[in-house]
Amino acid sequence: MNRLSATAFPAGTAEWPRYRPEEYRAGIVHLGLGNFARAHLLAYTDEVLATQGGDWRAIGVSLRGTAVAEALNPQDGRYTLIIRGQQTHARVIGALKHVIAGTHMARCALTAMARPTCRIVSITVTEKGYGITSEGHLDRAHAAIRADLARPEAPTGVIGLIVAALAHRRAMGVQPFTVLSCDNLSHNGQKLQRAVLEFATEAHGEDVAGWIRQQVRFPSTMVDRITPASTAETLATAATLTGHEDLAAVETEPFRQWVIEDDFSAGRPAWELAGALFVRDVGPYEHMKLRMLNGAHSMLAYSGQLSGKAYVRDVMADPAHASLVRRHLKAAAATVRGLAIDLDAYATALAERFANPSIAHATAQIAMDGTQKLPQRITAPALEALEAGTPVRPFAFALASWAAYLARRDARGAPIRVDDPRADALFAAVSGGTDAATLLPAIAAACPDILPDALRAGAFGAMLEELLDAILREGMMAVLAREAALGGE
Ligand code: CS2
Repeated sequence: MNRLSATAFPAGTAEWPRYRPEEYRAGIVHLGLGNFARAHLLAYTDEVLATQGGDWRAIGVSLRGTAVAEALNPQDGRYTLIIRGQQTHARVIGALKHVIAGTHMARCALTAMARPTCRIVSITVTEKGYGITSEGHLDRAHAAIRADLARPEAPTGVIGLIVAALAHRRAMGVQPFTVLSCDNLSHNGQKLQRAVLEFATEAHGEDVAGWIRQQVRFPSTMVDRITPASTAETLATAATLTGHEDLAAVETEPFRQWVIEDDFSAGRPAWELAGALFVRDVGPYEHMKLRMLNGAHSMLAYSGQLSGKAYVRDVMADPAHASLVRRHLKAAAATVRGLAIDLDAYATALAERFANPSIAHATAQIAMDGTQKLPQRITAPALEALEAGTPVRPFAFALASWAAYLARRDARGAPIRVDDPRADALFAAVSGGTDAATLLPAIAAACPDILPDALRAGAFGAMLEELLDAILREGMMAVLAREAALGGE
């Protein structure tokens, strides 16, 4: 079977580009080319190019590793996007030009970002990729930030690259690009702007920082599309649907959403043609999505892992567990303000998306990097719900599930190291004991941004302790049944 490429002859039932991708130049440099960017930003961009063309193809940059570049470059950037709903269909995406990775990554990325034709630098590197604290400041303990502050002229991380490229453009008299964060952080644009300014001040001085403050736009975005990791089956399906071998295929759900602050300094693709929503303030949309979709996801990932459910759809197939998902969605919705959206209908749609039988979204994947996710997904709405007097038990249950997940033991009774940038601190925190009274203070000391004093005290603190002890002593299955019996969906 021939490999997918720009010259591959259209075959299979897949939809092939209805335009000639190679006629358009790149206007976007995208940092972090995981499955999500391929299922989201590049899919939107591909549709705009098919509708009206434009110099808006993307050059991808892999900050770590070369696997994605090795899969995509021999394919001229082409890949299959498999959309799994009631039916499965596929689309060959032409919006990606090529991928930069490997030894010369930084030099090549800076060259691409310095070109005047680059008008947007977009980013999907997950929460931990930036080097921003949960309060929205530069995280000097982050490995890439530390390295890049020491050698700002040879950056390796997101913020270092952006600042070096902007400083270069300023020196050359080239207008800046817009910086577009597309990760699940609240106020992602604003936080990135602040961290970039802190870095620029320290590494390049007030002149460069002042120019960035005045000239560079950092619109915030809310992004949404459930995109599991690709498997051998993904690649096999792509081969069937396109008639070509594709080592970079991605699968995703039919639903997608993108809400963007319309604040670009050097133009943008007409993403609204593909359904993106441009608004003045994305904050309420971010709250809705982070607290409802992602908050429920984190809760079901930890409680799912502890009750033997490998995939999100398995959680939804357990009536008790599914009712706790709906309970969580309701409590999270009560903390979302300022949107003329029917949140009950949004919650119902989320539960249906989670239940999609053709999407194998691993609870282990969502359980990763909890310290980076829980502050905006669980802690912030829990604090607001406490203040407002709306239901808080679902948040206590989510936090207790996370703590119990951290406290898992292997066959010899030793704690299991989790996949998280703060894994060492978490491992140390859960090593000292096996009951809530010992575990919670230790976890809170390691992660005060997840368990602040306000969630350790009073009725909430007591509920958290009671739930964690119950999970540890009786097991998650028993607690799921009891919690579900309380109602509250
Ligand atoms: C998930 C998200 O892995 C996770 O933490 O909650 O990746 C989620 O699938 C996306 O945000 C959906 O848009």
